[in-house]
Amino acid sequence: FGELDTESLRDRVAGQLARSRARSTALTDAVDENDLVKQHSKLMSPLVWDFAHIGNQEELWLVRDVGGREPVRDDIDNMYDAFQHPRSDRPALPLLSPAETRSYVQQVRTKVMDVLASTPLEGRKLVENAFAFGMIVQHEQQHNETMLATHQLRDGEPVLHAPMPPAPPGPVLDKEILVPAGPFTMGTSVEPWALDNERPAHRIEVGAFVIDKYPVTNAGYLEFIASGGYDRPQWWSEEGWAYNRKTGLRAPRFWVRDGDRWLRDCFGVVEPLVLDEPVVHVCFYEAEAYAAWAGKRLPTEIEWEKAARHDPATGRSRRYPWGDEDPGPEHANLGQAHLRPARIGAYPRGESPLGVAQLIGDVWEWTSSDFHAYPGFVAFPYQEYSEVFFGADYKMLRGGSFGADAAACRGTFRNWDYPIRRQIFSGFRLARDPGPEETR
Ligand code: AVJ
Ligand code: FE
Repeated sequence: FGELDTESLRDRVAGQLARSRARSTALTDAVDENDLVKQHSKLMSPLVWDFAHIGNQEELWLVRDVGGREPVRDDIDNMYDAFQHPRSDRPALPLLSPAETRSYVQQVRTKVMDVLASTPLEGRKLVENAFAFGMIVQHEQQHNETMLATHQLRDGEPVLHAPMPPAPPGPVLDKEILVPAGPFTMGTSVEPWALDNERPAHRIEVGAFVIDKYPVTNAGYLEFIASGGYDRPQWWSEEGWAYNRKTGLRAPRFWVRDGDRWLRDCFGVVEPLVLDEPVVHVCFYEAEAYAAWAGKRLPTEIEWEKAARHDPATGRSRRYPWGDEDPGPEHANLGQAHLRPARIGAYPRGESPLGVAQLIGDVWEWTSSDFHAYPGFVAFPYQEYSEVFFGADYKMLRGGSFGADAAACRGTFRNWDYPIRRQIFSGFRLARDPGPEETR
């Protein structure tokens, strides 16, 4: 928090808490009672579960832990503990009603504002206490993105509205970019709100690689489909092919066949594909198959972060591709400002030093990496945040989507999900090994 004095830090935290709550409120006020309590997909919780879970985590960490206050309600902890109840079972729980949920989260928030006003945010306690608030802001924003994905799964008239993302300001040249071999600093030890899995900063030697300037677009993806990509086992991994056959994959999730063309359901509006928009709602296996068809591969998580953060002029890693400034609307499509990824070329001011574009925002990008701890990892504040997920079950996604908020998205931020998941706002970009003549 370096240069911030205690009062500006408090104001900043208060502002972030208010912003995340405004988003939770908008996402839950947009629909009727029935839509709040029903399960729109087995993959998701009822919206009212997410909202009460947001309040319950806030109560556990800020009211009880940081504040040392009496519980608002200690009879509902188990019901809103994600590890006690898988998503598919949550509708059967005796959940708080929408009205009870709204009143509960508000009671918690009132106490939290009191805790914020009286908690030491200086000296020895600063990092610990400020982090707890930051963690809770990020937690609410992460669930808001999940709730946005629930909205995408909901049937019925559209209820969410947002302006179109900016159009590319000039001609767009889709190309590949060579990232020369050399060390870079991955992860962070100084970013105040970084979660345990982003820590600590460590130097890594990375071989030369080539990465696409932009994510794969709907136009590219249509070519893969037209070439029979979904019917050719040669492009698919063994598990990917098995999943493809079992579920009859034909196209990204939410694409709708209309005669001989594909349309896309975007939050209830069925519309023609925007060809130069990054493809969204594909699973890891589809990304992997597309890459094989294109004669390339997915980047590793290390390559992705080097492309996003490494500054060859100084040898240091930036907080974001464009520099150390927090994201603004000129840099990236974040925070549900728009309900879709932006066309490629829309954010020239968000490019990395080597010219890689739209790494932050638009779509989460699948990488080829499993979820592993960085050397020196220490679980914080609890093992259930990251550590219990380490292993080969999950694939890493990087960069955030149009539905990820800037408070929960950084150059170092790591997301993970099962390789079959496609209801998330996931796309991908391609990489490859350079030929000998390219690195000479
Ligand atoms: C980091 C997005 C995988 O949603 O499961 C929310 C974030 N952790 N509550 C998830 C999270 C606890 C997490 N992801
Ligand atoms: Fe959670």
